[in-house]
Amino acid sequence: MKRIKIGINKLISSTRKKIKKIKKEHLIRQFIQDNLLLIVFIATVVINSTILRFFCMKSIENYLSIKAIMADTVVAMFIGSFSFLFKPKNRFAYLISFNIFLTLICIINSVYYTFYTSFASVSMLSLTQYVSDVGDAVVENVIQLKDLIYILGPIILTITHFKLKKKKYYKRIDLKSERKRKTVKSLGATGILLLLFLVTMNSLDVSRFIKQWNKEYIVMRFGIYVYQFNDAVISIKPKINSMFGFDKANKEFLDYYQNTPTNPQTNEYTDIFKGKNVIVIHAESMMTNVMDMEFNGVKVAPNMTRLSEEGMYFPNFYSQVSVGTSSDSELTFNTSLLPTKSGTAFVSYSDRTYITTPKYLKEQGYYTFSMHANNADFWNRRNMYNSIGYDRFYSKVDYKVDKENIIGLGLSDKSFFSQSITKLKKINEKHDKWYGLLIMLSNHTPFSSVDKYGEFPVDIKETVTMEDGRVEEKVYPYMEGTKVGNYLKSYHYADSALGEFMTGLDEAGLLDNTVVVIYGDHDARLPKKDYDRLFNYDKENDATLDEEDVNYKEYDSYQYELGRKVPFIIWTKDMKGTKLNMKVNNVMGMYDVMPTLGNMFGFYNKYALGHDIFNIGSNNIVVFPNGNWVTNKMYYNSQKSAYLPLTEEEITEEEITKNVEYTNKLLDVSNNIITFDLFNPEKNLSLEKE
Ligand code: GP9
Ligand code: MN
Repeated sequence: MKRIKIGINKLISSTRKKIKKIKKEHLIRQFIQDNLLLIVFIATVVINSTILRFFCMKSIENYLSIKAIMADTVVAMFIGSFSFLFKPKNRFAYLISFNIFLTLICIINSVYYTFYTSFASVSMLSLTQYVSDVGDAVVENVIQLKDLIYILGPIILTITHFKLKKKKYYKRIDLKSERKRKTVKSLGATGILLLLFLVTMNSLDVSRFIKQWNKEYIVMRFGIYVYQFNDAVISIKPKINSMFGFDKANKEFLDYYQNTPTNPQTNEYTDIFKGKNVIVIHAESMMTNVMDMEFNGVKVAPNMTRLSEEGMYFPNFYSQVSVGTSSDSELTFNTSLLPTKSGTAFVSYSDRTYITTPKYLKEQGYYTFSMHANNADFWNRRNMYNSIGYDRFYSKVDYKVDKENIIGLGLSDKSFFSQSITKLKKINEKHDKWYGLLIMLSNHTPFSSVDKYGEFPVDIKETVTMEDGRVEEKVYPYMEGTKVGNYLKSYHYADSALGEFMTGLDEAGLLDNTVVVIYGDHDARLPKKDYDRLFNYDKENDATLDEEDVNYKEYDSYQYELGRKVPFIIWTKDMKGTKLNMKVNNVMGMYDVMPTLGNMFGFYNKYALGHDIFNIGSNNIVVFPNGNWVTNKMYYNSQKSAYLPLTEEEITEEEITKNVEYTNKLLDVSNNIITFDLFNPEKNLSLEKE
């Protein structure tokens, strides 16, 4: 009897459990059915952000970062919660609008990342007019299928909507009070998740979130949406900041210069070029690592190589550009300041006071000018050049631009140079001493005017003697038909234009009393993987060597960063074979140019952030706008807080900390100088009079 009782009890309890389970399942199913649109909305928003991280940040802990997924979910739930305030039939319109908006954020960042290896900034909006000029270049070079995958999000949401419509989902009566209750409940759930997220944050997360300079880190920890929102706030802030934070910025500025030795130091190069004319060549997208590479016995850039061998050459030179690319190089070259943290100096801060090389030379009686056969408004040069102190800007309107003379963005370098010689002759006749910047243009991404670059095969041709004595020519395609291959052809063209220019200058007698300074303005901005084939070609299989192969030359993110070196050459006609004809191997940055040239031309800028390379020597450090830095000993990646040793020398924690602090200080001081106009004596009364 007892046994039967126990049996019945068991049966009852198991049936109860089953009913409970069914009820639970039913409730869950019911919940999903009731909120399907919102659930799909949240899922697509979170998945899109995860896909973006997957494409940009490769490592699993980055793209499957729990923190980022939580943050994305909080954003999606927060937005989604308010959908309950709408009548059911209007909810889709609300959700799809936000879904499309958030999808666009993903697409823009996906494209932008491929191009700049960084995430997009709202402060770039003021640059869109320039971007549209290079728009074709961007589209052709960068938009890939992977950038469009995000569209699946809104598509799935729309399909869900139509399915629900068919099931008469929207016909259900939904009382106002019920809608409010649902909104509050949903916001409550969002709040709990937000709280959980905040608990996981550490002090580094908070500090980086506030500063926003380490974009990769923020996207990894906070997801793309929070990043973009924070970026929007931070981009607007400078406008407001420059009205309010002056005292703090000025204090940091004064502290920095009080603790930094600012006395001119002489060395054996002091005044060596005083009074000589100067031609500065802004060599668009020329990189160091492929400059003397040979294809079928012909160098990529034979003229650049020759000039580097005849002059003073700095093979470990880096440009320090941010989103302002060409314009940032011009800024740093002429001011020894670094690019601004948001926006660009040329576009957002062209009305500030700058201490510049042209201004110093003007004090010595020089006539100063810039020549660039592009639209004068590009990078806002027309305005910014007044602040840099050029007497004259020879822009597109001063050149004859024919259809047949156009390559890529505008007038071909060959035509630009030959027309410039005529102008230089006139300038030379009229002025005693002059300083001119000539900005090249043809070697600009996307390097697609291949038919105009002239013959430069980037394949491998080999003659093979067969067993029967016949001689056969074998051709391996190597870089033909690749983006890097096209870049090399374009580089070769630009180099040959430069060669013709040098010959033309010499024939016109313009090299006799002139110092030629050449800098590459930034790297070619081609994706990392494209270089893999260049350095790891397996000709037998016409493929890229496997990473396991003994001959595989690692081209990881460090190699990529180090590979962004650009050539820097100081050359005069009579330098070859003298003691000035030398290679300076210490790392050097664009911000070291002004102090180095200043010493040679007889001026000194105590506010320069860089150093005379002949004084600082092997102790130099090159600071990059993203917080990375490089010394002779190591390359430091601030995003990853990791480094690559470049020598066998021991590296200490202290020196890393010291350099990280120095980098942050320099970026802050430079940014303060520009945003708060600290070089303007009318605004900054504490500025020491020279
Ligand atoms: C445009 C040229 C190129 O005038 O200087 O600018 P970039 O796209 O290299 O910044
Ligand atoms: Mn450029």
